[in-house]
Amino acid sequence: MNESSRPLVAILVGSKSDWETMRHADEMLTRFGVEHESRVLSAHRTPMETTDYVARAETRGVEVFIAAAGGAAHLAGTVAAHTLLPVLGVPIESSALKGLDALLATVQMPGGVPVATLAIGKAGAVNAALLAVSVLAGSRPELKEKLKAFRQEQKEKVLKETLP
Ligand code: RP5
Repeated sequence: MNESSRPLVAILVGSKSDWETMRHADEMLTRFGVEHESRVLSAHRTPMETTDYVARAETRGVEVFIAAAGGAAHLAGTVAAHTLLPVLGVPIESSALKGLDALLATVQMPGGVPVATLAIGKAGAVNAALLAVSVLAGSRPELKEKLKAFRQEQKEKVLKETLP
């Protein structure tokens, strides 16, 4: 897993098995040149280490958390309980319930402690990274320009598409 000395974004996954999905968030942040780090930390397997990490993250420069887990996914909520920074939750697709379990567990935070929940799986991983970039772009004009260029690329790609 990538480690950065001054990460702006922390990607947390509940298990190494989540990485096949969350590598897409890692790749998108790298594409935008955003310093980030990725860690395996589980709300139920490493509860103390998870809260310790979150407590220290802000002093290390982290501004946004991305937290991904599957099943009874409580990682994002646990992270949110320990920070005032924005927490973006990505539900991981499980074999049993196709991610609906993780989606509901992540999105249904009771009012008061928010988790911004993205789509299940790869789309959620990609969009979590893009949303993290949007948050950071609020005070970084160079990132805002990169986001504009990224949207323009998508627009041009769609307009070039032809149908049989
Ligand atoms: C969750 O349980 C993890 O986030 C993962 O999605 C799921 C299964 O974990 P493993 O049994 O593959 O480690 O905590």
